[in-house]
Amino acid sequence: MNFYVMTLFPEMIEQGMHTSITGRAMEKGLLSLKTVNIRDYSVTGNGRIDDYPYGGGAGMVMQAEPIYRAYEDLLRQTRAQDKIRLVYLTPQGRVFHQAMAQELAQEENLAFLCGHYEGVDERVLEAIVTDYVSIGDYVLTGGELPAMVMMDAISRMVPGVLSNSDSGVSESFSDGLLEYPQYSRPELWRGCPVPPVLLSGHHGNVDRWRHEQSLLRTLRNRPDLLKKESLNKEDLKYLWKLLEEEMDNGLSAEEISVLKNLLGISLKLSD
Ligand code: 6GU
Repeated sequence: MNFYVMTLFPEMIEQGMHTSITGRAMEKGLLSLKTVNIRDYSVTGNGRIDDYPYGGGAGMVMQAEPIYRAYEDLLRQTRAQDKIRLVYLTPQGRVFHQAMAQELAQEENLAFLCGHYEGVDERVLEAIVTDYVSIGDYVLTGGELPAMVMMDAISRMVPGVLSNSDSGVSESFSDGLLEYPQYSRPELWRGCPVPPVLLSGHHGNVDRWRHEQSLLRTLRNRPDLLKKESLNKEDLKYLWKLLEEEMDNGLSAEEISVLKNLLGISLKLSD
């Protein structure tokens, strides 16, 4: 996978990507990264790449021409002479998620455009951008962190980037549930013991306990991820038990309502 990033802060991208797992993957030749400094393509000669917005209003707008020239230069370096997939990072885009990471990981080349200021001249976006992506419902100062978030998530989907022992973990989100809690030595830490089932050596019980913890966590933190269709009989039995012991479990009204919905219990008291 070859990443290309157009940005005003190439050193930020380089630093981030040359760290940890993505850094190792680049050394191994599984990933490559080329950053392009948009400022190098200023058309005014003084390094300026922004100007006032037509129609007035606060802030500055990144001009079309420097970005277009940066893009042309970038294309020349890809050997894919034609258009390549180009992601523009913007809070107005579609929200990034795991399936999108999986899909983008199939590309040979993937480029990112990081905006700043109040935005980018719409005309250059229409000319070169193929995908508009946001990383969530909050506003950041620029597209660099979102680009790094995306490249990180995409990289770990590229074969060989994760070691074999890591790759199991990568499946955890794709089964639609949150990861179960993990424990390591010592058995007793500051008075807190490891859950006994994990020391039992009974793999069946360990697997079932972990799966139930995943269900509980998903209910607690991301009830929107729990789908009727993906629950089996065992799961439903566990959720029934949770509901029956609702007092002990300290379930919130919302959690109880999600459970009842999943279990097909009418929410109306009058019924
Ligand atoms: Cl992609 N860009 C900016 N500036 N803010 C964001 C974002 C992107 N995604 C969420 N917030």
